[in-house]
Amino acid sequence: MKAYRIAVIPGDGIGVDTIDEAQATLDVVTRAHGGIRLEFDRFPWGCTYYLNHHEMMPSDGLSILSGYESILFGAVGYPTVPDHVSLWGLLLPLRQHFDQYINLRPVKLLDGIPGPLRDKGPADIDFVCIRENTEGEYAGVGGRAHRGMDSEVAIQTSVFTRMGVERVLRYGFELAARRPRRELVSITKSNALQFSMVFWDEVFASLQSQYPQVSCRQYHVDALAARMITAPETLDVVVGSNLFGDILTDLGGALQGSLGIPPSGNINPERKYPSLFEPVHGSAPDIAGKGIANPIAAIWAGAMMLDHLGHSDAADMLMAAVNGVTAAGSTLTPDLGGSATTHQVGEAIRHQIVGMTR
Ligand code: GGG
Repeated sequence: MKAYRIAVIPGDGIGVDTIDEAQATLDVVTRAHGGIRLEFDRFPWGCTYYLNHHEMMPSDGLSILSGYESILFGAVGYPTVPDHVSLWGLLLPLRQHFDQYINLRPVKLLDGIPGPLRDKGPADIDFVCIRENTEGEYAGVGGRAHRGMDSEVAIQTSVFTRMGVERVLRYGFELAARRPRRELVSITKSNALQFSMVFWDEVFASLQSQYPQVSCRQYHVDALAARMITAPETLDVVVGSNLFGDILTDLGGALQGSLGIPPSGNINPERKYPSLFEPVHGSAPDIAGKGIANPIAAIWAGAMMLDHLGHSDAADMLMAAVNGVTAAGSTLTPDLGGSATTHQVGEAIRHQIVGMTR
């Protein structure tokens, strides 16, 4: 029996509703598997915590989390706290401090979900996006001066280091090399961004000779956004900067039928630090606490965590259960046209898992 300590940060809004279902489902799948024990500790950090403590997490929060194997995260942001304060008070410091430089986001249409594209089904929408996760446009470098004056200035600087660009692109090559199609697309915008993205393209070109088995293409981010709609079946592994990856994976969520479906893994590949698994979606304050948020993204994030911990068999069992529920189509939340609650979808997935072990 392998035991892991998992830190759970439900965070804000529907993060709380959906992480409860993810945790309950992980309990059931690990019991069914028989060889894994997850020990969860919950941390009530986020915007409510901020209102009482004037910080999103305690000052020793990072050192507390460093003792855990992985982090299961819900969502961050609520109208009571400015969005840049909440994001920079919790999620972005975790990604940077724990050097989670890979943000892995599968874009896959699940069985039975009617995607928004005419004539495109699960066989056409099945690729992985790798988003650089510690620098680029979200490096947090910049400043404001002359506040309130006509001369006021705001500067937000993108930071692209050779180490940062090379390691995320290399991860893309390695992942593409392990997949049957062995195709890698790099997202650029080097016609307009003549410093950062020309550098990105140069590093991409410099790595290609080391991976002759991987076929490479690059697209400007605007062209790739269009291609995701017109020809998603031509995409296998896609790698891009922090901002490009953030934007395109929301589009990816739409391709999957709902932003309530895609998960993401914020990964430190060297395993020097804990990795963090979360739904791509945010806190959705408009539906928070109503019990109707789709729990699939959070549950899928749990499957990514099991995979990262080395238990792909348990992750596969969990995803087979999710696919079983979406294929049946009778227990879906309102974002997918159903009328089931968050808890009912979680229960249906857990029921599938139990059914597999009978
Ligand atoms: N569960 C993801 C979440 O809370 N997202 C809020 C958000 O705005 N994230 C920005 C980002 O992923 O960089």
